[in-house]
Amino acid sequence: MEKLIITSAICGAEVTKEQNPNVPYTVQEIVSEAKKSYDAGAAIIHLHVREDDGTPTQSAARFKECIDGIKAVCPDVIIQPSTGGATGMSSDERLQPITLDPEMATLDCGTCNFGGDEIFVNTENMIIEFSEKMIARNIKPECEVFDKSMIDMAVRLSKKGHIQTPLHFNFVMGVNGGISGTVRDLLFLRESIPADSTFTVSGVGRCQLDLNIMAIIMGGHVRVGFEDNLYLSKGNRAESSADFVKRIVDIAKIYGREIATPDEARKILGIK
Ligand code: KMH
Ligand code: ZN
Repeated sequence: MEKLIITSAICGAEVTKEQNPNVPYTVQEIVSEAKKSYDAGAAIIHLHVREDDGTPTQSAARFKECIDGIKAVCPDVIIQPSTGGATGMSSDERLQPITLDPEMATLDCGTCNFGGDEIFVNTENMIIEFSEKMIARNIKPECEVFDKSMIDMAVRLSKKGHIQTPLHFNFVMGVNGGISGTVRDLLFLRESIPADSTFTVSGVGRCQLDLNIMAIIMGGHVRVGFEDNLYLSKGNRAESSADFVKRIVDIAKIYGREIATPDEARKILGIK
């Protein structure tokens, strides 16, 4: 099996310090969290940024500060800014970080409910616009799929040349409004992607660990971190996203999966 790529989603847009005081907001906190995850074995940092008070922002200037800070302490790590941002943001707002020419960025492949009254909007034309802008800048997209239909959308658009191939998917499972975080549904998603694709598995909340372990067994890759989960176990808040990374490194060892360095991850994902 290929080496295991671990992505650490250190911040997210929705989780707060009220839920876990270790969620990073400031540039310094974000840089420190990225470094801890990198030291623990993460090859990719999935990056959202915040104002100092925790408000999610897609400001290019704020992303630049964080990216420069992360690169100063872990120069080879792959930084994958979010183009999803937070629900309610406009396309132009969300697209700001790609102007910094990161190696990777997320490409959200469909609209879904996102809990309560929130709707995460990604129309077909938005997906095409986001993807074509990434192609123009040679940015490798990670296709975020919250449901099976979003795989079908990504495949259809890739056949029309709108999305770069081979496709790399992130199955984001267990969102309130997306596909459930069950092993049955993970198998369904895995069976639904083209044979030459790669995939990462993110489980939101309690389903995270089971799905991560399944991904390790199935030859997929793994995303962990505060964006998806604040607890290592019931009632036990993580001190850092790196805690989840460390746990995955230990589990991967048991299953004989070696951990990919950032450069090995670039090769696996076809990032030039
Ligand atoms: N915060 C969610 C609404 C992404 O990073 O591309 C969207 C999200 C997906 O987190
Ligand atoms: Zn995200």
